[in-house]
Amino acid sequence: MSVESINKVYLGLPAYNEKDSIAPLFEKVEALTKTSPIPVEVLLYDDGCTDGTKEAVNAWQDRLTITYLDGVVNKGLGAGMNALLSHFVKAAGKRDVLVIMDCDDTHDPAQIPQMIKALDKMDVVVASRYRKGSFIKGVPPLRIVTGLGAALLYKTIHPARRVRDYTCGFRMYTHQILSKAMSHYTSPLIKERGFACMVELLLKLIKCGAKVNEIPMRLRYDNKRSASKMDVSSNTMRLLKKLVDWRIRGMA
Ligand SMILES: Nc1nc2c(ncn2[C@@H]2O[C@H](COP(=O)(O)OP(=O)(O)OP(=O)(O)O)[C@@H](O)[C@H]2O)c(=O)[nH]1
Ligand SMILES: [Mg+2]
Repeated sequence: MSVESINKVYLGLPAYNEKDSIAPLFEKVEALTKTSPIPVEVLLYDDGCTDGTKEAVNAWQDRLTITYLDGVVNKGLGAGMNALLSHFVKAAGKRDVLVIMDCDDTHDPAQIPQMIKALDKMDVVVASRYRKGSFIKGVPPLRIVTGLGAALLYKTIHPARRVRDYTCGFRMYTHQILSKAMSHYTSPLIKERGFACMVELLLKLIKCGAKVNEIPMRLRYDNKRSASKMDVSSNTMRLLKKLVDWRIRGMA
């Protein structure tokens, strides 16, 4: 997709009890809307939040354009991703793009203009922890090492051109590639609940012909206010099992 042809950026945020991250994250989104020539609409998916995330978001309704998708009960990240992708494919046009990022204020909306540039003639842009120039602050060293080992394994089992970061949730997608994948696979597009859903989505898009580019990511894990809600070890085990399954049986 060419940069000049982008009409609007939808910013998809899957949120599970992120009340304290809303204000600092939305301040960064507001700063982006003031400098970006392309309009930005926030699409927030509430995955059964019980901590007042909704009220924190509503306080921003007159400062940002926000669509609030209420999932009512907690169904996990996969369901949130499906809801965001489906809403975007239905509501947006061919010249719109979807950026999805964590809602815990660890990803930086200021990277979106750089992602737009990297989208030229591509279908997906990944903010990658494994590109020269990436900046990572606050991630425990053990998690960096296991993440790197896992990334090498994903690359070996499912080699994909220009992809080094298979699990990072901070990505940009064109409308065209998401619509194509949604009509190609049985609904819902994503079947996985935990963070395996990010790999599942990427591999399915690549199967549909997606050209993927990466930019170096700024990861501010030190900004995280709430404790991690991901059970990293059980999610990693599940993901490794799925990777082998997908390799042997293909993706349903
Ligand atoms: N963990 C978790 N996150 C969810 C869920 N539903 C939506 N999310 C959101 O998905 C995004 C990713 O979750 P995180 O907990 O940040 O997961 P992560 O970045 O892989 O790992 P940590 O940052 O270490 O927790 C966040 O914006 C969450 O609010 C859910 O059921 N569980
Ligand atoms: Mg996170």
